[in-house]
Amino acid sequence: MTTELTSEMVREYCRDAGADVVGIAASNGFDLAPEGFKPTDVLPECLSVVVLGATFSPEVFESVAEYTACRNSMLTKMTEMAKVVSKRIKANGYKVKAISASGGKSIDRDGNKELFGHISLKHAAENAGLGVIGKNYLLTNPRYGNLLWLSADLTDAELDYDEKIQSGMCDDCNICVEACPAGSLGNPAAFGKKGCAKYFRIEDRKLKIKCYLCRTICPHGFGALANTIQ
Ligand code: B12
Repeated sequence: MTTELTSEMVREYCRDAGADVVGIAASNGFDLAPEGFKPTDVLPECLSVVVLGATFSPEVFESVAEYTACRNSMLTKMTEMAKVVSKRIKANGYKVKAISASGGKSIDRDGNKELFGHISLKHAAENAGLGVIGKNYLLTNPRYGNLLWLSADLTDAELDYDEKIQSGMCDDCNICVEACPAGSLGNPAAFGKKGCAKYFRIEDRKLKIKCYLCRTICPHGFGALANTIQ
């Protein structure tokens, strides 16, 4: 049996699960996503994309070990949150699919296995009004800057959608583009994935994320985007 599910109920489920921010996007706003990465490719009946974000302390940027540990635990936490919310949506009689925070499918490209998410969580968050994607290719939220990790739930419930934020956040600023040691930024249509991935190293059998400059160098990185919203 299906009981009516409102956006407010879904937002409450997300907050109960631990989300600091919640946004809801319509599934039909993903035309520009490549084939295979649209919400309806993952859940054909999908009407709504519920995006969850949670923040962390910028103190972890002081050391590679702390940042990597934070990233690992936050990704696990975000995926768990999406699963908890999916159970509650399902209990109301709707179809739902939780989207993992850390990817999920690997695709063979030129003989190399590449990790992909089921959908782009940054684009989902942007569509859901949670912020804008800057030249650093990160979702930047008015309150938390780029200090958010993301996950999502896709559902066939029709909900009220949030408006996209319009912002001139980057304007002529190129600080991140110039600073990126991998030269991965600068072309929004082609993020330099390989160069960036070289900073994800396994040392002493442990993952170490050796660079997060795109997060720390952005003038809006830790918030204060609010005054650029048009
Ligand atoms: C694989 C992966 C990586 C890879 C490749 C990243 C990449 N940008 O391609 C590597 C290991 C290099 C990486 C690095 C980092 N990552 Co990463 N990564 C992912 C992961 C798991 C999957 C990305 C993916 O496959 N997306 C799907 C593909 C199709 O999307 P895409 O390539 O971005 O899309 C392009 C087109 O397909 C199109 N597109 C695709 N979908 C859509 C939809 C719409 C509506 C539109 C208009 C266009 C469009 O636009 C893009 C440009 O052409 C995501 C989690 C997720 N599911 O999103 C985290 C994620 C993107 N990473 C994240 C982070 C934080 C990082 C790092 C900062 C980590 C670090 N070093 O500290 C770096 C920096 C990356 C940067 N500046 O962009 C966060 C971003 C959070 C935020 N606030 O923005 C995410 C969302 C993880 C999370 N759960 O929070 N990452």
